[in-house]
Amino acid sequence: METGLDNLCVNTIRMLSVDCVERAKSGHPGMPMGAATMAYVLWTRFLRHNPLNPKWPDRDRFVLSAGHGSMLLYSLLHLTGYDLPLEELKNFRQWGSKTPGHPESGHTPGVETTTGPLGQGFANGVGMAVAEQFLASHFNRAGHEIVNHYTYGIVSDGDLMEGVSHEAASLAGHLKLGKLIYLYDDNHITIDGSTDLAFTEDRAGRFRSYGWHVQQVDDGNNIEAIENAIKEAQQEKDRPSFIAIRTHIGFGSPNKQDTSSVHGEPLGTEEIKLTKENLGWPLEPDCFIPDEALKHFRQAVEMGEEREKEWRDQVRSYEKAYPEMAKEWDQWINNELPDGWDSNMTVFPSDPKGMATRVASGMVLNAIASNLPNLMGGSADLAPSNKTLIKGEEAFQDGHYNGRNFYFGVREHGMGSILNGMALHGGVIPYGGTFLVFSDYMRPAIRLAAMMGLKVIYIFTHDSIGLGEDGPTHQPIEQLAALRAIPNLTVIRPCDANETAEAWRFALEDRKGPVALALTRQGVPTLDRDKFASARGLHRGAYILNEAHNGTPDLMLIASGSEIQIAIDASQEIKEKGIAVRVVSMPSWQVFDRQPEEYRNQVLPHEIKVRVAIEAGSTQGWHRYVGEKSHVVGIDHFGASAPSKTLYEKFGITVDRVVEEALRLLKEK
Ligand SMILES: Cc1ncc(C[n+]2csc(CCOP(=O)(O)OP(=O)(O)O)c2C)c(N)n1
Repeated sequence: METGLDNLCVNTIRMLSVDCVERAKSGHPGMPMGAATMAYVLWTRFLRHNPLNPKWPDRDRFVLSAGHGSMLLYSLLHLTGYDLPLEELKNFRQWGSKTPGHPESGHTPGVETTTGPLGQGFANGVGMAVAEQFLASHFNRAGHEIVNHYTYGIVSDGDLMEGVSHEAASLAGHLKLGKLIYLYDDNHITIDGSTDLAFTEDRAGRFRSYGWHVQQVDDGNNIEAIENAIKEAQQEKDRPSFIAIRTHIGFGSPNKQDTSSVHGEPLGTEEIKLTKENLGWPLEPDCFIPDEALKHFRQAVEMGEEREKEWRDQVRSYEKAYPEMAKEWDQWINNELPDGWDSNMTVFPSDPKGMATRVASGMVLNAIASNLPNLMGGSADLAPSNKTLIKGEEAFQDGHYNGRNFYFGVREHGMGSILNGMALHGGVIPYGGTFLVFSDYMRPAIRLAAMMGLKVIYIFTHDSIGLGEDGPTHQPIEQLAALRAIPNLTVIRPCDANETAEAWRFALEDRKGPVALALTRQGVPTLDRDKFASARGLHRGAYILNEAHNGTPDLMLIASGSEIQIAIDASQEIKEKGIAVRVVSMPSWQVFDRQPEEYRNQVLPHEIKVRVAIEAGSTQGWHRYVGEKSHVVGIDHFGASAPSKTLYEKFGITVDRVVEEALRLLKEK
């Protein structure tokens, strides 16, 4: 039943959002005005959260996928008692404030994920629900349900239009993620105008066909109807829920409601006055919060404390009943690796024939998986190629939510965003694989993983023209450069099996953000580490693999991945001419860049000016390490369909070419 107090609270959300957007002279007031009622119902009657401890592990997750409506979330966080003072809301979108233009996780207490790029939050929520199911299945015992929460989201037309939401929705339906509940802010408006311009499909029908439980609420201000729909969604255990709620963007604004002009710009002084009059709101002061409304919202604090306390009591009794499991729970949720996690780490004997680094990666994954039972993931339908399968483990499927092998289907973008959701939820270490060339399909999600500093591992195989006959569509050229351009993403391209093992070790131990492994399809020799430096050097990004033993180096060859062998062979030929040459293995630019200057100078001394870098991909960026007068042997055009060996020869990624360039540079010096 709606009361005067309810109405007051809903209008408080609306007008707080409107006034803060006005102060900032930028932002989106329309969405919060239209979605205020559903947000109010969800946050005051359903959401199980503790504003004083936003990190309580068993809290319900809330995703505002339509991140442009950030003021809605900031209003809710402030009103329900999170550490987000009103002053912060008044500083909306300003330098140094806790209220950036779009919600940023890690920046504002209570913001579960960074949203703004439409569709991402939708798919993140699916990942969160996956993690919840996995953890519940792993830890819960009869009478001890220490993992039991919902994932809610508010999603918009834009979210539903974006392809990534199709991918994630399809998978969520297939997996029967019954504790995922999305409220669709069905307001018929986007920036360009009416959704009739470009979005006329039967949305409810679409979600039904994905296998979701679908409800419709015709009046977005009908508190009781929204409440009933959420209750019913909670009862539905076997299907994710989609509640389409017909709302009106800019609700309450006499001249702007139901128009796209409430998008991306403040209402303006005159229209705010009219809106306040229309909603029976005092004109002054701005950012007004009535005491009764605040008191009502702030009940969340006491309730949250109580609920968390109940949960903590439950955990205590769980600890008594299952001490070992409880210890594991602590480790997982605190993102700690168990002692000796790498005791089974593979050490590969030297072998001139060697193996593909993707094969080594699969072996390493399987060796470490038994000590890391929360390492879970899979591939976007390329598991046999990406070597992502953990042998002997179940698939994560309906009824088998303890499975660690995840089948993402041919959905790279969805996979990227779902991995982010899993990492954001916490408790699991997610990984996902595809061909390196298709990292482009998941780039928006990778970018956000890097921005949020999420611990996600990407297994990108078939990392060069070395994949051969599949041709230019499948041969990555610019992908390494493109990935290296993403701040806070660590790209590692190991040169052999043992560097691959170290790359995995790095990926698991590094806490800073996502790690992308670029791995070969083709075999590469496993280096004799008695002859060459230890693969542990990988942890410094670049290291002297083979030093010139015939004096101070006259030149350096620097390479990554499969091209290390070319560098080694070329160095032999050059040495035979009496020239002192150093070979540097450089699996990761970013890791190297993080090293102290002294180390970087030691590996790449300024004095050694003659340098040749070799990598079967775009040369972009390599000049930073070789200098302008040196040379990069790479590929700045698309590949071709032919056997790998032919391609290397035709494109000049050869020992002869490297020797030739090195000698030319030495002569020119
Ligand atoms: C991937 C992406 N493309 C474009 C935008 C720019 N943008 C912000 S809001 C918006 C329209 C949103 O319409 P809708 O999702 O219906 O939100 P509402 O109109 O209800 O506020 C667009 C295109 C974006 N944020 N993300």
